[in-house]
Amino acid sequence: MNVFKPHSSHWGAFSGRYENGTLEIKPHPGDPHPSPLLGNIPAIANSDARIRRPAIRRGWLEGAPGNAGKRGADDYVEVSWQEAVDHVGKELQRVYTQHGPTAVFGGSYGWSSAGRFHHAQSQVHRFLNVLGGYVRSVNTYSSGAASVIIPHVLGPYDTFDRKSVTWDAIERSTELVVAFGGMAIKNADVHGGGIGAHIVRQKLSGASARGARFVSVSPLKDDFPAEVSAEWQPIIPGTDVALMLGLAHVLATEGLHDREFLERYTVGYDRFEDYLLGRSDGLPKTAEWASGICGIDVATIEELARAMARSRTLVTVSHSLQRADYGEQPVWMGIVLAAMLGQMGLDGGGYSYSLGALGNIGKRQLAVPLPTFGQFKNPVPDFIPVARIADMLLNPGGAYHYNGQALRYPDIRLVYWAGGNPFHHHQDLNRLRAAFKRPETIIVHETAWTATARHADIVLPATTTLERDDIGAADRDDLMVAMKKLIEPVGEARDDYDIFSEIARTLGKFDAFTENRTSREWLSFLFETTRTALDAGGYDAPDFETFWQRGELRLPLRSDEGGPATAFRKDPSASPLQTPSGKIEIFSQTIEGFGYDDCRGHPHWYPSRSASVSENSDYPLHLVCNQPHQRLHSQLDYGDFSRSTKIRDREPVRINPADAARRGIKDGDIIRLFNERGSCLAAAVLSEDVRQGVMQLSTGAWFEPHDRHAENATCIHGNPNILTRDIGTSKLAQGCTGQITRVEAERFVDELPPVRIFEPMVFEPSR
Ligand SMILES: Nc1nc2c(c(=O)[nH]1)N[C@H]1C(S)=C(S)[C@@H](COP(=O)(O)OP(=O)(O)OC[C@H]3O[C@@H](n4cnc5c(=O)[nH]c(N)nc54)[C@H](O)[C@@H]3O)O[C@H]1N2
Ligand SMILES: Nc1nc2c(c(=O)[nH]1)N[C@H]1C(S)=C(S)[C@@H](COP(=O)(O)OP(=O)(O)OC[C@H]3O[C@@H](n4cnc5c(=O)[nH]c(N)nc54)[C@H](O)[C@@H]3O)O[C@H]1N2
Ligand SMILES: [Mo]
Repeated sequence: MNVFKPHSSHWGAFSGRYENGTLEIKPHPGDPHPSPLLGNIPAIANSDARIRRPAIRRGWLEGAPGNAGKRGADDYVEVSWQEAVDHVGKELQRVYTQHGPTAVFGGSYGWSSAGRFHHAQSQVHRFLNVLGGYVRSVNTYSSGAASVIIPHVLGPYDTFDRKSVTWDAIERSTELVVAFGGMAIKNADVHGGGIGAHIVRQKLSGASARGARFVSVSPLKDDFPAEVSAEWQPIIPGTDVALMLGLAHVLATEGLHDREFLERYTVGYDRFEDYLLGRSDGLPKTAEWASGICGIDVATIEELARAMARSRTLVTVSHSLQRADYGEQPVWMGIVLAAMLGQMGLDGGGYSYSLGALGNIGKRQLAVPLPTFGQFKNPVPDFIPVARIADMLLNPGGAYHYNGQALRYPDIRLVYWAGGNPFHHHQDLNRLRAAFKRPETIIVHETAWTATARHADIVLPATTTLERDDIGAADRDDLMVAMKKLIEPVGEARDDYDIFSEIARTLGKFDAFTENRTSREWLSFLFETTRTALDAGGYDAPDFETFWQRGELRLPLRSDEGGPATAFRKDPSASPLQTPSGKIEIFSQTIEGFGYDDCRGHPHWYPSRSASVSENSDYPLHLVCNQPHQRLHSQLDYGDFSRSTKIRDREPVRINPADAARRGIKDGDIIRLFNERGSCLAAAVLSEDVRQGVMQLSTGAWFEPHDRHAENATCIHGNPNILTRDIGTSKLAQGCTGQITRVEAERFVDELPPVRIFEPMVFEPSR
């Protein structure tokens, strides 16, 4: 009988056993709240959605290079690995020789899978660097705006903003948490690289039992876990900055702001106050003013502001708020609000960006470095902000602004993707389809026939983590897992590392790419980084073979005292922030100097561009396109747990009963959501947990066009990115704005087209 072997995923450690064609999964015994996403894993072993052999788009084979017009609507021919590797090698050679590395886009954004070595993004970047470099992407879809604004006003991203407040401190000391964007517990199921223990529920319950008060500001009631009785403030999407200004106005006019803190630790409060009180623009940002915009009543705003001033208060701002028009503003304004309360650096008080959005944020930090696969240096200076991919492909040479720089888009001939799904993560998929017709060649490594694979020219089948050995470990989590291979590769799938090694061989770069190490040799080589540090710190430091035998290793954590905010509070001149002033920048001369109209020297309220009445009167409903509770992004949408949540094979969309009644929509009806960009089908779920005027359709249903030849395709499965707008947050960060869009909805009365996206791919007979 097979034994259960240790393994890991972005949503938790587990062990697995494969027997008689079935994969059995058990959560790690040390995990108090294992994620239901584990239920998606067994399908990996035999799903029809897996890619089993290399395949090439017929039009590309017949007309290479170019012949891009049919991308997304063409058939595929299965080929041997030999043939596929030859094609990829020759095409890379051609493009690098004729156009150089600035014609290759290896942005390759995406989460891929847990595992420190077989990390697809690191693999593809290293491979392209060995060939001479590539145009890269910067920042993330997660925090595109925050990661640019925070360094200007608070210092390096993921330092002060996320390492100053721990769950332990919240459990110990916090009296009031005001969570803008809530703290949806589903999101804490996940952390990039893995989670040894899901602790967020426990920590929130612990604080709640001690008497802490939670206020969840969100259009959805269930953005806070039910076991913690949070007060729900159902805000109109996209209006948090107005609410924050209203709160700040109460603080300032009632003298509840901490003037000493503002004086000692911040710059520019006066300039901001002129705006807040209306001295600079004639418009005081009173509670009444805020209430008229955000839909939360005046008395609530006033009471909340006073409570914030009198309690040990933590202000949190979710990622979702900044994945929207002018997304820089709520992040910055949240910092200003917390600065006015003067509690940054006090135990459990102050500001925490995106606490709860990932399972390990708020845990203590590791005391040792993790194994990391080197990517070499990329000599190409060209880059794009990650969410500008369609702009880049559609406008080679086009000018744009980013963080104080005037830039131009490169002319991309070849796109190489491994470990991400742009047809999941990008906005306005009809526009992305048009953009994907531009390059001469698109190469994708995928585990499954996602829409991205179906828009590629050369599709190479990659293994999943289950099919290979790796080391599982993540930021701020003490469990390191010996991820052992559980099943044989599905079909002819190969590890990304082996695929790149073989292509590198045809280009004479095998030694450079592999450094002559096998995968197993890499694992023990990479482990050595952590082992050396463990040894130096006097911790348990087994050699690789012993670790592998044991199956896991507990890593030491740092204490939670003395985070960056504590040190800064203690002595701002000895521990200044890494901002131009060394202080919190309520006014930023740098940003003001960029001269942008959509992100100025201090936080401003800007009404969302998609909310302007003239443009959108036909689309009265806000659509919240948030993260799915039943999977990670698009990953394993074919898994049992994800599929169990579909209704008549469609993604569920939640709608308030009053909005549904007005449209004659009943629970379980298939409805069509549409706006000026596109449309999709989804299954209506009537729910009072959704604010009136708001619908919620999570991301991640695999895009399936009704007619793959149509320019303006309808997604019959329920992917919200067919509806979202592809426009940057502002000239500062150019982040993704996919979280919220505007739509109308109606019952779908035509014959329902079947969802076929998980069925076996049908191939052209091979030549
Ligand atoms: N409208 C809207 N859009 C959004 C968001 C939103 O809130 N609203 N959120 C955004 C956010 S925050 C994010 S992070 C992005 C996520 O976007 P992505 O990270 O691109 O989404 P995933 O579905 O995780 O894509 C990972 C892909 O890698 C593949 N993969 C897994 N393991 C391997 C491997 O070992 N090798 C290879 N070659 N492939 C592998 C999987 O099959 C999957 O297709 O989406 C963004 N898009
Ligand atoms: N289960 C699961 N967990 C995940 C992921 C996943 O795919 N599945 N993805 C992970 C990733 S990559 C990331 S980046 C994080 C994302 O973390 P977040 O961006 O915080 O997560 P979302 O679920 O997109 O949004 C959280 C909530 O914000 C609310 N919201 C939306 N717009 C507004 C607004 O204008 N104002 C207010 N106040 N609230 C608003 C929505 O109701 C939504 O449910 O989640 C991570 N966790
Ligand atoms: Mo993300």
